[in-house]
Amino acid sequence: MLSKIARVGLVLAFATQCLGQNVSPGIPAEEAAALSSVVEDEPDMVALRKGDESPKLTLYQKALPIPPQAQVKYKITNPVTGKEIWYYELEIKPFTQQIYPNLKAARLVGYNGTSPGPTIIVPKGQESVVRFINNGDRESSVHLHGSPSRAPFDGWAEDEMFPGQYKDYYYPNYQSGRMLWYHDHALGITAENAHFGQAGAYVVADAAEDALGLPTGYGKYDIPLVLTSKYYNSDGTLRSSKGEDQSLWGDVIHVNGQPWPFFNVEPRKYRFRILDASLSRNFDLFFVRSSATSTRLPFQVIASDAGLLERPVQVTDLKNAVAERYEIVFDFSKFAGQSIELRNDHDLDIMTDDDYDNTDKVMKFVVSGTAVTDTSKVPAALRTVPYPPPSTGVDHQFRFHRSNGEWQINGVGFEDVANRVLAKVPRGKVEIWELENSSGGWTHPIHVHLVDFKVIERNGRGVEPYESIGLKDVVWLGKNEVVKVEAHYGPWNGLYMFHCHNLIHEDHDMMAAFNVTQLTTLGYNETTDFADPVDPRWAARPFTQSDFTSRSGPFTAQTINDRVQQLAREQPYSELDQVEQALEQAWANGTPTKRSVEECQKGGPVPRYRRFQV
Ligand SMILES: [Cu+2]
Repeated sequence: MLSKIARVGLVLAFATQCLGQNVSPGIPAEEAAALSSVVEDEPDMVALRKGDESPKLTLYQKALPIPPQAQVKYKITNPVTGKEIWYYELEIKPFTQQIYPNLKAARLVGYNGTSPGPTIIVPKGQESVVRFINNGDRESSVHLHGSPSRAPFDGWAEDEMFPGQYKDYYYPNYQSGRMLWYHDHALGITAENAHFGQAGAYVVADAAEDALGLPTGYGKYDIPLVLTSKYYNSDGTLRSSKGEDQSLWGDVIHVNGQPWPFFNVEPRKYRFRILDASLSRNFDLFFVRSSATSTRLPFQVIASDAGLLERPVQVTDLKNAVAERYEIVFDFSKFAGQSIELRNDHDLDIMTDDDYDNTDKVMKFVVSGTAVTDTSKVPAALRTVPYPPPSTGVDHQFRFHRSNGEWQINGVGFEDVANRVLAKVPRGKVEIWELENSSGGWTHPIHVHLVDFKVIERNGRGVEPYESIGLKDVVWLGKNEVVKVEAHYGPWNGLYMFHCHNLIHEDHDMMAAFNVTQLTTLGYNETTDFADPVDPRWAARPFTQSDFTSRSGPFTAQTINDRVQQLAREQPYSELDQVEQALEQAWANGTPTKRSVEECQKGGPVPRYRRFQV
């Protein structure tokens, strides 16, 4: 172990190096001060090529599982809009999965006892309430990643639901078509919960997208590919992530929960919705023929985190970091009777992930020899992307760094409650944030809740073509990368998280918050209705197993109906159009200022039935 004196010496030596580090002009003074005092640990991690740690598995032995589609349990009328709200229930519970034929089954804990959890598919504009029931081992909090949910439904890390509790999450789904995903976000144990199964896909289907003629049919020609990377113990059980405080790379690559699966396909076009749900591993994906593995095959990227790109981008590899979603179309028509492999490259200029014997392989596609008619197509134009209005300068600069063994943002971790709100953005403002990884020893995929952002600049390799013509909610900071992103901070006010999505980093403690504050000039008495992510009105509630199994107490159709209608009467989403108009008006009238706490309190108690006076 390094002696304390030697450590101090190292820190001092490095501190000298840090002085004069890039601090963007125009950022708040306290932010500049915090940035200049950040002292980073010296990078001591390099990507390694290692022999496998898990027991051996033969590749491409089992078929790709398709996560089941979640079924709507009740359709409940929204008493304000008259429209339906789709109500789902997902139970967090243990189950087993036989990964190794001759070893023990792995015990997992996932949504409805599957991993990935059931895929929720809702049409654009269809509100939903998902009741999560915790019959697992530990506390959970559920984040619908990519959804502009109100703060109490956003999976704030401290808004926990303990075993024996349930919570109703209300989602707006007004966005354009895209693949979101729901996953655990509980304080300090997000990695372990996600690792053991708490993640699933959530698709907003969009008629505008359907009209394009892309390959369709969930599980048929429109296929989710949820990637994860894990280690197994010698007895076949899943190795815990507990105790890991740097990264859990994993040596077994899974797709939809199955290690290195195969998938039988027809010689035609398929749409694949790729999500990297690993704890730490990032991918650089490419396709080859099994018979010619040195030649990469072209494919088209059609969508990213926030849905369709402006137009398809043809590539021969795709960098997909943790939590990023990319949708691609691969055309198997030229490969009838052959097999195609999806592989993973390791770009040493960008990545620091450790490699193992088979982490360069992902899955195999077995292409049928029988010709088929394929009427699907990939149009040259996909959509007009709703970019935020252009802005200039840098509003905030956030350095993602390691200091004294802690993963932090500008010297702060999430447990530093007094200092963790790093930005107070006036509601509806467009801001440019500079996100920085000044280390060559690690990389960080950064996720900002609530907003879709445009990646406008990256040093070094630049903005990838498939990043620049769509909107994102995660951006990957590779080695020594600085990225600028631009977002419109609305439509809601409230406290939201932003963090590294390497879940080991996130838990230890590379996460902070931003507060979208109210405006003085908006002219309505909206106090704190949905701004507080731990508002007790929407917190998890206890239940008894007998009520759950016999559908009594909070589980009768009537009580569920009443509860969902109670949520809807508070109108978390139904006044979206008015809100957006009011925000636009306020900003057009000049520079709105934040509303003070005193002013917010003048209006008296929080009204139970909020009304905007626009
Ligand atoms: Cu990180």
